[in-house]
Amino acid sequence: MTRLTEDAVKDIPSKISSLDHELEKRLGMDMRNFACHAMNVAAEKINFSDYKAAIVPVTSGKGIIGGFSRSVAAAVETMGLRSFVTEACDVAGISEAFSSDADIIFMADDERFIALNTKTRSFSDNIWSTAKGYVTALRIAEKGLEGKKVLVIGAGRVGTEAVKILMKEGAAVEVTDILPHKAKALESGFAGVKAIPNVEQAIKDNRLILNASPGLISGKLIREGAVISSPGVPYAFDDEGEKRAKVIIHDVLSLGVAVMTVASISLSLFNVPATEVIAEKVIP
Ligand code: PYL
Repeated sequence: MTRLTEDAVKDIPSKISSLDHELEKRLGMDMRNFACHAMNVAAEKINFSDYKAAIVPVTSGKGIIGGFSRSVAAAVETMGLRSFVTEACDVAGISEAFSSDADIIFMADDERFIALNTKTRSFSDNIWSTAKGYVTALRIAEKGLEGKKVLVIGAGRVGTEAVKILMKEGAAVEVTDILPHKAKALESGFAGVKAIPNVEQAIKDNRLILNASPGLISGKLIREGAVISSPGVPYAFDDEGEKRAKVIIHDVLSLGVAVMTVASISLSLFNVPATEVIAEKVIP
């Protein structure tokens, strides 16, 4: 997973409402309604302001990303929850969150980013939530994916979850990666998935694209009218690509956080190993 930079997140708090309007313009739903749609939960069934979210900065590994916690807090507030970034980091921050009676605790180290629901003891995971969010965005933009060919670029953790979710949506999934063996592994792991070794050819041959790779994509490869959903960080497309595509849905963090938020509110406990992703069954 590409590690975000301070530069990539620093403007999110000040831009969050325009990001929300941008999403509404492109997909006809604001972040809160989009996330509920993605999680198949009726938005009116959740009283978002009843929930208090704590975001705990975590210093492990490569350490804190300046602005990351504030950006998560801004996205969560846009969903209508109350939120605060704990003064303390790490374990002290978690205890501060608990003593402030937080309902949901967001915390991210270099490997995992989760939203832990302190009341239901369930948690949601950013990798799965990001994949779910961007597949949902592609489905809305394309008005349905059933039986349609979709190319996933990048066989990393988000791309792998996106392949699984797209299969469940009945799409005909192709996957490509600059490391062909990673795409091949998904082809052998999931019946019906097709690995395409030549990345450039794969992009040229596909109108529906979910880009979960950190690489830049030359606009010359993009088909006229392509519908692209792109969680990949950094942003992959040049002017030519933006001209040719019908729509490119991308944001750095908030769309995945929005889905995580609804998932952590609407999930009950699953006894799954931490490496599994959850949120296939939702409590109505
Ligand atoms: C969750 C993001 C989405 C893309 N890459 C993931 C990433 O950058 N993970 C690392 C997050 C580290 C946060 C740091 C802090 O500021 O608390 N531990």
